[in-house]
Amino acid sequence: LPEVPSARPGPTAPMLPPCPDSPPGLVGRLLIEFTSPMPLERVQRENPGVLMGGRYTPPDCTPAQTVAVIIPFRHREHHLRYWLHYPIPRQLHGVYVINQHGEDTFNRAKLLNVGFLEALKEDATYDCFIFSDVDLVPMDDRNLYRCGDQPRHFAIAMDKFGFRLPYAGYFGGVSGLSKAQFLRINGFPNEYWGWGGEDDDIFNRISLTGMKISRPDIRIGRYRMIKHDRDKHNEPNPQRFTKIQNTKLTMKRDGIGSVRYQVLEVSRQPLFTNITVDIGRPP
Ligand code: UDH
Repeated sequence: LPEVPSARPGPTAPMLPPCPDSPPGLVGRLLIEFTSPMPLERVQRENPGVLMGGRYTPPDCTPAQTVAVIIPFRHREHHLRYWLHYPIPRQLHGVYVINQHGEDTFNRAKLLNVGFLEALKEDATYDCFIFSDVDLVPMDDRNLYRCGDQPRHFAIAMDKFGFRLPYAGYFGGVSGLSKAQFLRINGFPNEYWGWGGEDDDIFNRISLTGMKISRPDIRIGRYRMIKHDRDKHNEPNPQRFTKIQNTKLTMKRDGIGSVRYQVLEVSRQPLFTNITVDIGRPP
């Protein structure tokens, strides 16, 4: 038989140059308002380059990091439309809305742990995770959602706190950790049910493992929060003050290594992937 040269695997994608450090077309300070209605169809029309499930890759360059944004969620559809409308999503490679099933007490940090694992199940190349509340919209597009050599706190100057950090150890709202940094702190705590404390526990985990928080310039890390009343089933957690005293003891057993949950549905929407999850209820 004549020898047939075996087909050499050709390049599946053209080699693209690395993306520039700073994406082109940044404008700096943005005008953010939440008064005009924001239909999802409009937000979709604004983002033609985003693929189903909210995946996006720049057409002309290879990004240095593969970034997933994880949003803890329940009953905030109108906030999500504003969040998707403003520019930040276009810098990201995947948007995961982790929707807590049922009406038991909300658990923000546990949902974020679920998001980390589920995003990696879909794409093992994610190496940077941005954890964002759904009601926080950055006012400056130079506040790039990327990871660095230390965990990063993005939402440092919110309108509701007078555009200042409320206290030096504040790590709430929007934060970013590389995959390695996240694993180094055993992820986030699963045992903070209801409002408050989990962000301080995460701050403690970072300090206890010898890392430092990196933050943008105070003029750049500005945010508008979409005003809302306190949600049902997310009452302030009275145990939070004692729990944050004990991070050193609890972080080894409570974290990404011990999270238990059941995914009920994964649905790929035009601009995000919705993952509905049963995370149980407080003991
Ligand atoms: N979240 C939901 N649904 C809920 C509760 C929380 O999606 O029912 C998510 C959402 O991403 C939210 C985040 O969890 O942005 C943090 O919860 P939060 O917005 O309730 O926390 P925050 O500290 O507000 O921003 C506290 C209540 C303030 C009431 C003020 C009344 N004037």
